[in-house]
Amino acid sequence: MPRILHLGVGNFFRAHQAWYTQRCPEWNITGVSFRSSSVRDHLVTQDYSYKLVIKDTLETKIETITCLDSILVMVENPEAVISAITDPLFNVITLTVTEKAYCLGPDGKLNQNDPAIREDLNGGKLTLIGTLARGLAKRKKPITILSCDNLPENGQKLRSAVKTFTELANLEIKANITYPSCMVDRITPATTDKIRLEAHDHMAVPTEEFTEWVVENDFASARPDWPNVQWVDDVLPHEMRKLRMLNGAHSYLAYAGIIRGYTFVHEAIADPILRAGAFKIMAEAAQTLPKDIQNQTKDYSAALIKRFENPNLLHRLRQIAMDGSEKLPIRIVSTITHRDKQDSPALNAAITAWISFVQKEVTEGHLLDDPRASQIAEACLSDDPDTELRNLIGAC
Ligand code: CS2
Repeated sequence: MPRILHLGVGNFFRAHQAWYTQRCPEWNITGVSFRSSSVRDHLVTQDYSYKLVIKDTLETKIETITCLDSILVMVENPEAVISAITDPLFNVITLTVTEKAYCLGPDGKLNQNDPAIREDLNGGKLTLIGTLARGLAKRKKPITILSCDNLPENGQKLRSAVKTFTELANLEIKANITYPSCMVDRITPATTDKIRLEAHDHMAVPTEEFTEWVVENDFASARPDWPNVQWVDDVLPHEMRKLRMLNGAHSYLAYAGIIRGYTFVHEAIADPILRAGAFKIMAEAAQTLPKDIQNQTKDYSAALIKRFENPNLLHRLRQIAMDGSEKLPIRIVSTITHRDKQDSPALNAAITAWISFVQKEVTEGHLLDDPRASQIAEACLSDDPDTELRNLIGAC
C-alpha cells in the first residue's frame, strides 16, 4: 500500500490533507508529531481514527477519518523519523508545521543565525529542516516533499532551506526529490469541549465545509489522486490570492477585533467598521494579483466574507493572532510592497492594529504567543515602540 509521511499532525492536517487522502482508499498516512506525544497518546487509543465535525452555516456533518494509522513522536525517537524519511515505503512527505518551523529570514532563505539551526548544526536538538536534510541525505528512492504551510512559494522555500542546511552540515542528497508548491485552504478552529461532546470523540476536529487545494503537478513518483485538487503548473497566483486576501483580512480582523472586544471571527465581521476594513484589505490585495485572475476577485471577496460570517465555526480571533511577527510580513507587509507607490490605508490599518494589540498585551503583562515574543516586548518598552515594532516585521 502506498504511503504518505506527514510532518505536523495538528488540526489543520486532520481537516485538510487527511480528508482528501480519506478519499484515496489505497493510501495511508504515518504522522509525525514534533513537540509532544499527546496527539499520538490519544489517537492510539482509538486506532488513530477521529471525527471531522464539518460546520456549515446551516448544518453540521460528522465524518470519520481512518487513513492515518500510526504516529511517530520526534522527541521520543528522532532516529525513527529520520529512518521514515529514508524509507522507500513512502512516496510523498507532506508538511503542516507552521511558518516559524522553516526558520527563514526576511529574504525567505534559511536564517543561518537562527539559534535553533545553530544548535542543530552543532549536534543539539534537531530542527525540522535538519531532520529533513539528514533523512534525505540517506535516501535512495525518489520522493516528493509537499509543504502545506501558508508561505508563498512554499515548495521552493523549503527546497532552498533544506539545500542550505545540507551544505552547512556537509551532507549530500543524491535522490531525485521534488518540492512542488501548493495552496491550501480550509478554516479549522481549535477543538473545544463542546465539539468533543457533539462528536463523542476527544480528538474530534471542527472545520468548515469549504475546502481548496491547488497543487503543482511535479511529483517524483506515485502520488495520490486526491479528488477536487486543482493540479497546476504554477501555483503562485493562487497562493497570492489566498494569502493576501483571506489571510491578510483574517489577521486584520484578529487584531482589530480583539482590540474592539470581540472573541470570534463571525463577531468581528459583523462590526460595520471591521467589515469595511476587511473588504478594503481584500480590494487593496486584489489589485496586486495577476491580471488574468483580477476578474475573480470580487466573487472571491464575497465568498470569503460569507465564510467569515459562519456563526457555527466559532473561530477564535486569538488563534489567528498568534505568531504575528511571522505572519504579517507574508500576508500584509509584502502586499504593501507589491502595491508599489499606491497608498494602502487598509493594509496599514492592519499593521497599526497589530501594534496596538501587542502593546496592550505587553502592558497588561500577558505573554505573547509569538516566536519573537521577547523582542516584541522589548520593542514595546523602547523609546520609539512604533518604529521598533515596524522594523520587526519589515514594515518601515
Ligand atoms: C488563519 C489561517 O490562523 C491563521 O493565521 O489565517 O489558519 C486560516 O484559517 C487558514 O489559512 C484558512 O485556510
